[in-house]
Amino acid sequence: MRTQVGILGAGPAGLLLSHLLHLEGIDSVVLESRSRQEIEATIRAGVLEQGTVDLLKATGVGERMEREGFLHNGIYLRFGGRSHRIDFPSLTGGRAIMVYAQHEVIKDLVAARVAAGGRIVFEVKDAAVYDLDTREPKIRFHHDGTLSELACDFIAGCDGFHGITRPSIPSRMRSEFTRLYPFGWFGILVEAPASTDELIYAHHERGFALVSTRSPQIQRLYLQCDPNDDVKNWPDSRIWEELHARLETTEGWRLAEGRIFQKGIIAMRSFVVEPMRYGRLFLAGDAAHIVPPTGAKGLNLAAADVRVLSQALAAFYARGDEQALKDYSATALRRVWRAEHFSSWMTSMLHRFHDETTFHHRLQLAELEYVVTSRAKAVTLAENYVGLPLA
Ligand code: RFL
Ligand code: PHB
Repeated sequence: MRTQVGILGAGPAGLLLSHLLHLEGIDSVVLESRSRQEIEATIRAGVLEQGTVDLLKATGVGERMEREGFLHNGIYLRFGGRSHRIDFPSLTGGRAIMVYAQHEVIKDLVAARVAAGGRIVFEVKDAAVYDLDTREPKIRFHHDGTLSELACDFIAGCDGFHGITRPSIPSRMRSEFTRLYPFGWFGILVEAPASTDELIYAHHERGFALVSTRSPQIQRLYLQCDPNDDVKNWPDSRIWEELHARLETTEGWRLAEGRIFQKGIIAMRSFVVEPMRYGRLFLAGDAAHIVPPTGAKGLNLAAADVRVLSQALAAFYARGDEQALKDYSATALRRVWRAEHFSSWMTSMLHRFHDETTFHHRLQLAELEYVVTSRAKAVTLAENYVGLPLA
């Protein structure tokens, strides 16, 4: 097999890259280790930045999102038993976010690729990349019991944090920056009516909690927990008790309970690899960087990476111009580090750290108070949350 761009991973990064390249007349093949059913059912992100929404719309894959997604013009920060609204449009010159689940974006992108005759190979095994520092990099993999080779001009490593492309870069050619947080998120999906019109980020002595949504009938909630805890230790009654305690207000707000049909624990880390390129291998999305989910940035960074990469590849194929490919890593990393800072800031401000002193706790409250009373600080939160304009 031969293609112009071999893409490893059919997450948001890989699928969107394949779609954007197709619009530029560039051929690609996507290799994915899981099945189509699996990738279309994995529950992950929910918040799309304005720039991601605009990109999906402009490239013809935003139709269902516009119909079924929920436009949110703000979020609530809740602390000290009170809610404070951050209004996005008035703080950012009219920008907002869309709540639309990541697996719905995946479904839309797979459908668009399939309709356009795009090649996606699901359930590949033992994928490995070769000859990265030559002009003919290759991917070898097993599929249906046979070993295949995909010869490419370029390889895009879109295989997520646990993929094989990043470790294929010789270790002396990359620097990695990591922070692990001493807590995780316990996430649930609930069949219940919405308790709020916009997301609630709650700071509480017992730990952080987040109220998000998927539809008027399905709600998505998270609570800070021990990252090594076991879902088995959390019967429904304990989850509700904790959520009620952390989300309680003095304003009579009520959290609607319902049937919990999905539970999971997520670790929290910040991670960046530099550079995001080695020879003809380009990394994009979680393969190159991870943010804690408090800033809702992961999927959006993946989309921003592949937008820059697709344009750089388009310049190469149209004019033989390699400059944008040379600049890819530095261009992408500017946005990545901004999002790393924002995500780390939101995480530090809103979570309980087990080694924190009461002094530290008071500083968190002072900062939250400042965010909800100072326009400058509110703009800082809002413009990062809705996403800074794409480079
Ligand atoms: P993905 O989605 O992990 O996709 C990588 C794909 O590569 C495949 N793969 C391989 N394929 C072939 N061979 C191999 N050796 C392979 N190894 C891996 C995998 O099967 C997979 O299909 O990476 P990508 O495309 O970079 O996308 C990144 C996003 O998925 C991620 O950043 C977000 O989900 C993060 N995130 C959020 N981001 C947001 O922008 N807004 C949010 O509200 C938000 N909330 C979240 C989140 C992540 C969460 N979890 C579970 C970590 C909430 C949660 C709970
Ligand atoms: C979600 O709806 O899954 C979600 C929303 C906001 C976040 C993280 C996750 O910050």
